[in-house]
Amino acid sequence: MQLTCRTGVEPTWRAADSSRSMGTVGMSHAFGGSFMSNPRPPAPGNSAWRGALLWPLLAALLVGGVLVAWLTREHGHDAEPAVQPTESSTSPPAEAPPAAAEAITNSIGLKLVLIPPGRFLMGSPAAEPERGEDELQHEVAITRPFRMGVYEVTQEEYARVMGRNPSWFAPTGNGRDRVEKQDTRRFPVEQVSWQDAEQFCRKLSDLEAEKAAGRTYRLPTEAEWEYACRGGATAAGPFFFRKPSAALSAAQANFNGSFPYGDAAEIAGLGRTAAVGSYAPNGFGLYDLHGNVSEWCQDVYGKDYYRESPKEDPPGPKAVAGSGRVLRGGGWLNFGDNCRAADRDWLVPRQGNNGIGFRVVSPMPSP
Ligand SMILES: [Ca+2]
Ligand SMILES: [Ca+2]
Repeated sequence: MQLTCRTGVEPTWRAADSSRSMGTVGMSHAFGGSFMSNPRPPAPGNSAWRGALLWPLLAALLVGGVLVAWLTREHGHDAEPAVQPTESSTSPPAEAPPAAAEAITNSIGLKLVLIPPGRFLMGSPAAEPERGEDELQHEVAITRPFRMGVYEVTQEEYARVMGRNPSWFAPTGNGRDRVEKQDTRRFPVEQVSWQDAEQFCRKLSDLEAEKAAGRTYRLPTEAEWEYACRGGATAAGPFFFRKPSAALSAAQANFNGSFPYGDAAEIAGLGRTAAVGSYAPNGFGLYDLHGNVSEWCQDVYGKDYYRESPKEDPPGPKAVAGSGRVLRGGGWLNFGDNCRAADRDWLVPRQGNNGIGFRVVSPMPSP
């Protein structure tokens, strides 16, 4: 079912961002800085009496005052939070990504970060629990830098480009009860088919402001997605935040936390999508790779593709009638094992559901 309501919302990025940082999820990553006031030392009292005996006392008071000022200042420094917000109060500073300086915001307010070229091990090692047969581990090189959406495409961004918001978890969607009193503009768009996602990329590329900036958009290849998901980590592993993780609980990502991965604690999930960026980012500064919504990739799905794929920039198999398209990363309804970096899933390109969204990439122009 496709709803065709415009959201008709004005851009209020900052307001939406600050509400995000105050969200009920990911609070363990939230910035918990406290502010100490720096009390000034009391000013020495005035006196008209000029008795010579008072001068040493006044001098002592002055020295004491300076000493108190110095001590309280030092104390104040000690009490300052160890980590300062680097960019804005919206990003969890403890997880400040190294690539933050390379981020840009495009004409619809969509933020992208530069992903450098590199090599990585795509797929999973044979010993990784719950792995699929289609995850044969092999080395892949991404030879060109590209920009990638820091977040999944949001409802607001989607509506701005497409003129409608098909999302289930929206005031106009069937899941409105589950997001009552929530501002869903920064929630990921869902109920989008692969065809919808492709059309979004085309329409975004056709915007005058984007053309003027020389930017085009497309879905990531499956290899680009997994490379980006691993956040520059060279070691294999199922999950990647600032550091690799062998386990996943609902404190780390938005998924069905009743079925965590590894030795992680069982924590109930939200049972819905959440504002993008509510959980910790990975080493490239990307958010929600392991949850929230599964993400469409450009590629046709090929179960045995890894056996024959080129080592450099694999584009995916050729499409034939009935080909599925690749989905990556788990969503709010998935179990932990479906959220692994190497996990692969697919769906026919004309279908979508309320657990499926996407993020975009923008190739860097050739030098
Ligand atoms: Ca996701
Ligand atoms: Ca799978």
